[in-house]
Amino acid sequence: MSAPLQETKIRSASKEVVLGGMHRFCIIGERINPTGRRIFQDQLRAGDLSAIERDVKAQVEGGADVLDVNMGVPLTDEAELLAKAVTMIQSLTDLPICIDSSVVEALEAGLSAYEGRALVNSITAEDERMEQILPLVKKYDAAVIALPNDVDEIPMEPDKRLMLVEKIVRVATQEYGIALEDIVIDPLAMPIGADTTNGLATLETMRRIRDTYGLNMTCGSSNVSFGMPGRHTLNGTFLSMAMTAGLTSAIMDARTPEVVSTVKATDLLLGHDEWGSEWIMRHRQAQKAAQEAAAAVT
Ligand code: THG
Repeated sequence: MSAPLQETKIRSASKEVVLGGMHRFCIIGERINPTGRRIFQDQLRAGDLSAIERDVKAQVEGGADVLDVNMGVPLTDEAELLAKAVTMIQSLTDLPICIDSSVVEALEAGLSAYEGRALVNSITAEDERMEQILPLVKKYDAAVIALPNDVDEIPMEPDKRLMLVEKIVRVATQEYGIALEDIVIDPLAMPIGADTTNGLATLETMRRIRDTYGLNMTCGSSNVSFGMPGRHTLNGTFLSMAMTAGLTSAIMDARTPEVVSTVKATDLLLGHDEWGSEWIMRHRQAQKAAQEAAAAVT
């Protein structure tokens, strides 16, 4: 017998998104993040948040259901910046936010500025991280992404990852009173270019997490194709396979239509898109955009 599938509910002030069960796959738009983007970092450091507006618009138009927001800029007050960004983004869109930081104070500032029920990104199985962050998750009635890695290693073996998931679930539910449905596991998709057995190990880990706990899962899907050519094809194919193994959301770039279409096709084929309404709506939107583009040239 497999465990019942959990449903994770997150909200903005006016919109609810449900992960898991028979719901559509949740696309968490990843670009509101200055990591590796020098110009964006300089702007944020100077207090100029205008580039965020463009990234939000692009992710929303591409089909994001939730926005991941990370304001990790070296030599800034990340807490203040993240709180400002959260408030600003909530004035631009009604999509719920996934608050992404490795700094505990920044997570707290983001949570206190947020209106709704946030997704916190992330904790690990390390005692210290759990002690620092789980009380905030409880206090602000949020859901949380948890990574099955320890102080000393990111284990690749599914058995070891399952043991860390077991620890996270036990501590979060029993010591902090967090509901099972509010724990979202990131099983850590590793680059296929580093080791071509990584894909299989990740898929097995996902299947076992779903069957044992019914937990929702997410992952940074572009990690899989790191260092390889043809990244979009790899990312889309990985997501489609992972969805059959229990992945219910991904932190990904919603600006990539071929990957978004593959996710939507997989939703339809898995019975997660009732009447095919999402699939048909996207098809009509694309047709309309093509007609408008053709009319503009003639
Ligand atoms: N799991 C969880 N959270 C995560 C990740 C994960 N948060 C951060 C990250 N991984 C996902 N977010 C991003 C955000 C931006 C970019 C990539 C992932 C990005 N990449 C540039 C690109 O692809 O062109 C390159 C930037 C660079 O490295 O130079 O902008 O896995 N829970």
